[in-house]
Parts: sequence; C-alpha cells; structure tokens
Amino acid sequence: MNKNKGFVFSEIFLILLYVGVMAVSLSTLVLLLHKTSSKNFELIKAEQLAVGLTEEILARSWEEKLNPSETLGIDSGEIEGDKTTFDDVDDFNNYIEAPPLNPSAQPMQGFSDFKRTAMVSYIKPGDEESSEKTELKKITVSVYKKDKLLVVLKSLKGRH
Ligand SMILES: [Ca+2]
Ligand SMILES: [Ca+2]
Repeated sequence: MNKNKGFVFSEIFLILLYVGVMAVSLSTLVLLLHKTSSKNFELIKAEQLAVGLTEEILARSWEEKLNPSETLGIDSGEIEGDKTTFDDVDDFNNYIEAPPLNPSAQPMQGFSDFKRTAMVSYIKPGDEESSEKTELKKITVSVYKKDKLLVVLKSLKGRH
C-alpha cells in the first residue's frame, strides 16, 4: 500500500515537473511569436508607407508642365517640404516626411515614430545614374522607424 502511494506521489511530481517545463517553453514560444509578429507588423506598416508615397509621386506628371527645368527639384511657386504644392515627379527629390503625412499633408495616425524620404534621379538604361537629363526617372522611397531603415522601394517613371 505504502509502496503504491510512493509511486503515485513520484508520478504526480513528475507530471507537475513536466507541466512546469511545458509552461516555461510555451511562454517562451508565445513571447517569440509576439516579437516576430510585432516586427512583421512594423515591416508591413513601413511597406504601406513606402507604397503610399511612391503612388503619390508617380501620380504627378513627368516634369514641370509650363516651364520644364533642367534640374531636379521644386519649381517656382512651390514650397519646399509642402507636397500639396508639388505637381511633377522630381519635386519630391530630397523630400523628407517625419512623421508621415497623408496626401493632404496631415499627420497619419499611428505612424508617429516613422519617417519617409524620397530621392529622384535621372537614369540611363541599365540602372546607371545620370547627371544629365534622360527619358527615365528613378524614384527611391525609404522608410525608417526611429532612424532605423526598414524599407527601400525603387520605381521608375518614363516620359511617355
Ligand atoms: Ca513642379
Ligand atoms: Ca520639378
């Protein structure tokens, strides 16, 4: 009888020990999953921001319509840093948004730690940067969170 009781106790002890080990590994697993998903969520947000700004830029015209300029950047009557005044793709050259702004230039909710930048350059066929005017512009949008680079999105816009 005593022998049986002893066996049951040691069995219960082993089960408790096993459950304890399982609980620790499960909590570690849950923590890891949480870390992974919050990191993925951050990346998804950064990708959304990159795509959003790229779409805004690509929706603009190839170049300044009334008085096309040889140089990339804003044109007369446009205000540096105020994208609502931009009408062509290269007005976004050296553009910085911190925090990100919606197309009406209002801060976007839930993105206060993020920053996005845009660069515009002429390129030659073969992705070679060109200091002279070509028929192709490369738009590079970068998204940062707390100054850590998360996403770089490159796109092209041709004259026609
Ligand atoms: Ca312009
Ligand atoms: Ca321009």
